[in-house]
Amino acid sequence: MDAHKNLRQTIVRLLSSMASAREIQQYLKRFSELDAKRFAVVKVGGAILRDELPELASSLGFLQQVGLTPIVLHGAGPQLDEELAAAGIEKQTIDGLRVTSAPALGIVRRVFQQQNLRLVEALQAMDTRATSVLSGVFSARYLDRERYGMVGKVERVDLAPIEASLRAGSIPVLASLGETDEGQILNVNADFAANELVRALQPYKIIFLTGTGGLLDDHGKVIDSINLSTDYEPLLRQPWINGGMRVKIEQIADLLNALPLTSSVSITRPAELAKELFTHKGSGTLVRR
Ligand code: X2W
Repeated sequence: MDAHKNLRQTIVRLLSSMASAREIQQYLKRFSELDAKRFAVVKVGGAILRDELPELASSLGFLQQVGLTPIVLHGAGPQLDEELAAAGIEKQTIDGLRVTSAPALGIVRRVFQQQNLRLVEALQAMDTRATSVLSGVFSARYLDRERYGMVGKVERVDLAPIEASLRAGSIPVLASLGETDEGQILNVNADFAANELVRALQPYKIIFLTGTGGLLDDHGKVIDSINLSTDYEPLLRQPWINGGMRVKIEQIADLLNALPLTSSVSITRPAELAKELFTHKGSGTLVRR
C-alpha cells in the first residue's frame, strides 16, 4: 500500500468536494473541542475490511493527522462465512444472528483476531498509531444458549481499555467479541456491539461504514438525510422499505433517542469519511432526530 498516495487521494477528494478551508476548519474546531471519547465511533463491517481496507486505513490515518482519534469497532461477517464454510460448518442464522456452536466459536475467535490485526497493521503501515482491543470491553451473557449457542448479549461496557488507548493518541480497534463473568468468550453481532458502545460513550458522531455508502431509496440512490422527527413515519410507510432497511432505521432511531440531540448517525463509505465529517454537504446518509 502506498501511504502517501492514499493520503493525497483523500485530500484531493476533500478539495474536489469544494469545501472551503474555512468550512473544514469550523468542523475541525468543533470536533477538537470535544472530550476525546466523545468524538466518534466508527463501525466497520467485515465487507469493508475485505474490499476497502486501503481507503479505510487512509481515512482513519487522516483523522489522526489532524489530531482526532475515532474509536473503531469492526465485524467480520463475510470472513466468518468463508472460514466456517471451509471448515465444513453450515451457516445458520436466526433473526440475522449467527447460530454459533462450540467448534464454530474457535473459528470465530481466530477470524476476529486475524481481521483485527489486518486493520491495525494496515494503519501502522501508514504510520498511524492504533491499538488492538480484542477483549476487556464487552461483558456479555448468553443471549439464549438453546437457540443461538455461543452468542452473547452485551451487559456492560468497560471503557478503561479504550480510554488508555485514547490517552496515548492511538486509535482503539475493537472486535465484537464478548466475555461472560466466568471468562467464556461469546460471538456478538457487530451492529449490536456498536450500539452498546455508543450508548456508553455518547459520542457526537456515529459512523457506519458500508459498501452501499448509505441508505438507498427505491431507485438505489443514496438518501442524503433523514430527519427522524419529520421523516420517520412517512419513510417507514413507503412500500419499498424492505425488512432489513426497516430494522436498520428502527435501530438508528432507537440509538439516537438514547443520545444527546447534537449527536447524529452517518452511513457512508471509507473513501468519503473525511467529506462526511468536514463538509456541509457531507456524504452518504445523515440521520438526526
Ligand atoms: C456476527 C459477528 C460478525 C459481524 C457473525 O457471526 O457474523 C453474530 O451474528 P459484520 O461484518 O459487521 O456483519 N455475530 C452473533 O457482525 O460482522
